[in-house]
Amino acid sequence: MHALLIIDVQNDFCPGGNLPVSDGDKIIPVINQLSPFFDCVVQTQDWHPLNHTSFASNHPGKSPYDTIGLPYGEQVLWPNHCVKGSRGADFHPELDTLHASLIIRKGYNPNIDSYSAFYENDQTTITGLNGFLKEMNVDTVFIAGLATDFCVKWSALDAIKNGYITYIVSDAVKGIDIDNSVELSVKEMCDNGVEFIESHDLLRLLKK
Ligand code: VGL
Ligand code: ZN
Repeated sequence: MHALLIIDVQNDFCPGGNLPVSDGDKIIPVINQLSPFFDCVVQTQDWHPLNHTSFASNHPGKSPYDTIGLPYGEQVLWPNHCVKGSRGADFHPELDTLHASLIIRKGYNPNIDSYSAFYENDQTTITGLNGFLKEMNVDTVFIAGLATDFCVKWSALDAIKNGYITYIVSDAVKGIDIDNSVELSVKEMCDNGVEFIESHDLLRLLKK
């Protein structure tokens, strides 16, 4: 069984949002073409309380994109984004959400950020996604969404750790790109066994 994981296609990560990925919305038509062909579609939703530790505004003297040390490791500080219940946290209105059977919210613990769809950034606290996919007999995951260098990358690396054949749909992801982080992330994913496929090749396979 194959699953499509749609990571964080939310207003705040699209142009006009609080942590916009440039051209973040351009991937939406690509994702919308793919999702009807999957029996298992999962969406994730970044979902932070206002006092979240990843927000620079909660660390006096710090600015967005500074880094700090937290008990679980280094943390990039972000502008306030995806505050739970806010319009910025909503899925982008153009995203077709009809086919999703599960929506995983992540990042709601004020003290831990959560990039990956599988584990919070302490690499220990689970979201429940692995259990769901295993029970659904999913062996292969295709990942789309935002952002290539953060939530997409962490999700892909954890998918590999959990034993899934893992593909990134290369024209269905976009990155934030801090200090060449997109290129470095692509390399790190390749080095760890993540495969890349273009949506038109994937569609051809799915339509067979
Ligand atoms: C993300 C930074 C902070 C992402 C989420 O979805 O990639 N990036 N929170
Ligand atoms: Zn976040």
